[in-house]
Amino acid sequence: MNDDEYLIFFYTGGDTLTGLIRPDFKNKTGEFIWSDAYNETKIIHPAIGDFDGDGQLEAICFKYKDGVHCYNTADGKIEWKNMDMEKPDAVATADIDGDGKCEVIATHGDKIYCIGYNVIKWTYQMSCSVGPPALADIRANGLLSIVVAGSDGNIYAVEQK
Ligand SMILES: [Ca+2]
Ligand SMILES: [Ca+2]
Repeated sequence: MNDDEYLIFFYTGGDTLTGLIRPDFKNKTGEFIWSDAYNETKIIHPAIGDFDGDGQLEAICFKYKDGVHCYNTADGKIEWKNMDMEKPDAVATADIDGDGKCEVIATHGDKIYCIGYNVIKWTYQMSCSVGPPALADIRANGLLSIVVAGSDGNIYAVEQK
């Protein structure tokens, strides 16, 4: 594999920047393919997946001044922005409902919610605050469970119907 076959999507906290670089490992350098939103975001991981089922990866990134950005990872084009999505504390990405398109599973306080391509698909109210979501088929039934640690000391598993 050649060095130039690697592309790295990045998203930094603190002095922040979102973008894509093509690293040149041999010469210990690299080039920006695109970058956006200098010093605008807070630290939360982006959700990367194919959210509209077109075979191309998007990056859904949170907490910009103008809301959520959905980037086409290849060229940095913003496919949509949304001011109405809550600001999650943590996210995980998977095709949770088996429709061939990824969703973002996000937690915020005592809520779990599921974000599709520019839409909140559902929200689930928990009885206490929960931490970052983990996704796994813990019941071995072919369905992913959303596993979260609650502030009450319990571990919860939530499954999409
Ligand atoms: Ca896509
Ligand atoms: Ca899906």
